[in-house]
Amino acid sequence: MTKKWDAIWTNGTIVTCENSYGLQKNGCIAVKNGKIAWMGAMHELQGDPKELASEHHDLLRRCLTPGLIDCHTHVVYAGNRAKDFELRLQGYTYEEIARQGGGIRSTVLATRNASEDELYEQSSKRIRAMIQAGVTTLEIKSGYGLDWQNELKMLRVVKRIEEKFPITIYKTFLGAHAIPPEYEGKNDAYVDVICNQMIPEIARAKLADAVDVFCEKIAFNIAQTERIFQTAKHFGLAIKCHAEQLSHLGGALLAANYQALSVDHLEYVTNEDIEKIAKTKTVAVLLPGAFYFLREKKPPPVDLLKHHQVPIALATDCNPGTSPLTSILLILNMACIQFLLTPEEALLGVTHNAAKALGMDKTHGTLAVGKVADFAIWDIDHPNELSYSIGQNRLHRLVRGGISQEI
Ligand code: DI6
Ligand code: FE
Repeated sequence: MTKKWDAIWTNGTIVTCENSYGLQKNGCIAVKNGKIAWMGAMHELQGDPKELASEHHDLLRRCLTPGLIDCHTHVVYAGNRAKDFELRLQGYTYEEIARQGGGIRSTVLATRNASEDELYEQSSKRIRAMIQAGVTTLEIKSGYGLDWQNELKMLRVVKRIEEKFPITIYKTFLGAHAIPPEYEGKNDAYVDVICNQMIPEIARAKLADAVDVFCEKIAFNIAQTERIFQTAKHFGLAIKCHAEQLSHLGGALLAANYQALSVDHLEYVTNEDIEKIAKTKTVAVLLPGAFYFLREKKPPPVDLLKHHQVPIALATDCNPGTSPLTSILLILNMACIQFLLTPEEALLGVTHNAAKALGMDKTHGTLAVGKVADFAIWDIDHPNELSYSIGQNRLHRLVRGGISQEI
């Protein structure tokens, strides 16, 4: 006889992550065709779980959260920047190292020189670590190729990752990450290439979901950023922006005015910007790993963001230069300690609000009937332990589309 559900998890603490933890103790969650079909308390379950579902999993009081979402990463790259790290500890700033040809450009060279297989091998080690920290949805940016052939190579690697790993990937084209060496001093000519050749082709071949720009003194100015946004919008791609990380250029407000999904970093965003951003649907993505690694002194104005009810998401920003880390769990702790988020706000930042930052909140990021059945199951009593502990990983199991995964 066909059973009502494909699988059911019983006897656990269900953490819905809608607008708060949304704890349901002694809870159950049932799945049909990869979606959540029913949620409730043990006593509401009408019958024996083994009769109701083809698969029964006893959570033994563990916590079950939505699968975590890392909504801002540059995880596909070759090589590393340990040398830059040493230079910085000798007193050079990130900007100085970038100007001297280190920084992003050295990763561009390494990525261009790597074969597609090498790039895949190096990146997939990091992807595995991300999944092992509870991630089921991941945003990946291009932006270390900076020419058509190498940006395409990065995007092919992203596609391979999508096919090989149990993970949902959101792809962002970040051709506007840095000025490639061959366009030194011809920044506008490179922006022409991005707008006239790259973005139209990316859109036509559906190679990415969104376009991002690094709007910063060492990268793209406001006028260039706006041209790229206009082009992205024209071709129906979503918009994201690295803004106000090292200085205030106005990229965050500009992006919000172009209905950006998110504006990311925001250390130097102003009160006036936030008041206006709050009137849009744009999410603030905070990246405590980069703040930590660059030893920044000015945290983003979290109180103002909260006061104006701008949704706050968190991400690893996994990249070789400013945030060489893969653990979204470490980010939870860093957001609490450095930015004074509560553990609850931090968890919402890697679930519901991270889904909003990818325009995926109708299907992902919370536990509710009809949503995709991506879960992380943790050997913990309360979800605050996720933010509290450092370097401990209590992930018991991941479930993707209703299917329990080996991790
Ligand atoms: N902002 C960042 O923090 C990273 N990219 C960006 O636009 C840095 C990337 C790198 O240094 O390789
Ligand atoms: Fe970034």
